Amino acid sequence: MKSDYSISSYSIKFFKVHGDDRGCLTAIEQNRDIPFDIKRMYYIFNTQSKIKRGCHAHKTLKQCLICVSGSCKVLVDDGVERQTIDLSQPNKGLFIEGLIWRELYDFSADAVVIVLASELYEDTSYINCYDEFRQCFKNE
Ligand code: T46
Repeated sequence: MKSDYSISSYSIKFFKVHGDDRGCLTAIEQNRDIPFDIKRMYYIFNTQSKIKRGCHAHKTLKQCLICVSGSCKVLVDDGVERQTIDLSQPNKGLFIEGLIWRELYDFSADAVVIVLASELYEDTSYINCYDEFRQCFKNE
């Protein structure tokens, strides 16, 4: 299966935790811990447990999702397979690059998800329709 768009992939990375008797600290640096320039950061919080967020794909955007408090689940779909990723550790990053459908759900009441993104916000970068997402893989 080939796509018109960039390589689609997702992966997990655990960031280093500096812990001592005061608590813990994790540092994240662009082009060291994150393989892209970070142009944008946003965070998701106060999401009800029954709510789904995301439910779209991007053509070329690179993102890293970190649930720094609480927990949530992320369904990732690369057009071939679907996988569910649990985010519940503040040093666990889910990298999503290219044409990946994603859905965030099962948020705990205290969930805070920080997202580091390679591009500024652009609403035209969104594919909001699952059928349109699937169509992107039809052109070989
Ligand atoms: C993604 C998942 C994980 C902005 O003004 N700037 C921004 O950078 C973003 C991300 C959103 N917005 C506005 C647009 C909407 O009016 O915030 C509102 C909610 O955004 P959205 O419905 O896109 O939020 P989610 O949680 O469904 O999706 C977001 C990201 O948009 C998306 O790229 O991968 O989080």
